[in-house]
Amino acid sequence: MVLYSYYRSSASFRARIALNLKGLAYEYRAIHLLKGAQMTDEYAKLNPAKQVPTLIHEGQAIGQTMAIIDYLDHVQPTPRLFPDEPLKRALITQACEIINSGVQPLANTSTTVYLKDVLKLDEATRANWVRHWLTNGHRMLETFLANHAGDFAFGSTVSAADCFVLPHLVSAERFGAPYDDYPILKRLRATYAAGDAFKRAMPDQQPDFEK
Ligand SMILES: N[C@@H](CCC(=O)N[C@@H](CS)C(=O)NCC(=O)O)C(=O)O
Repeated sequence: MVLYSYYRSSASFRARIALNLKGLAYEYRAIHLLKGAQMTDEYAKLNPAKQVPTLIHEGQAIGQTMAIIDYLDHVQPTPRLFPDEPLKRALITQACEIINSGVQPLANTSTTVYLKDVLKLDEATRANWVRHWLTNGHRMLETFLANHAGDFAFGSTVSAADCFVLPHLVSAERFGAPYDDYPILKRLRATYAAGDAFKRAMPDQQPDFEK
């Protein structure tokens, strides 16, 4: 398997966690988002969204982390990240989508570049924007997971939701959107800090990491 990834990309981080949890080896190919490597025609053929990550397996390219993690679940079913049981599967998908469609697109590079270059918002206003949406994500997750979380987002078993929550929290740390007032998120962060698959997926563990 090959993963096109950027060390600081929270979506790439989700795919790295899933690959590590499943013990799947992969070749890391760095796409430097700030240098626009995602915008080349060659890369757009692999991922028309011009985003990372992209997973390549058996010559096929798969984009979107929901699709990538679902695919990995079929290629290597253990540990199962999207379980079969319908309600559990729906609720885990809901947690993932809170982040995938409800938070991360608002803080994505192309969004903040638009705020800067087209809407001409200054740096402080753009930073407020990102913090606002990340903090809204904390609130949504804390409320939703109150009915479900144990040491992991769903009870005591790892799931796809955990692949999304840690990157969300690490983005919050980077952009200064603290989650001190959210006890469930704090507890989950401690679980992830102790887990090898999560630790190895961290941005500072990637070959393209820059200080
Ligand atoms: N929903 C997509 C999100 C992918 C995404 O937004 N990737 C970001 C990095 S976290 C990206 O490549 N941004 C490049 C850009 O905005 O130009 C997924 O789950 O894969």
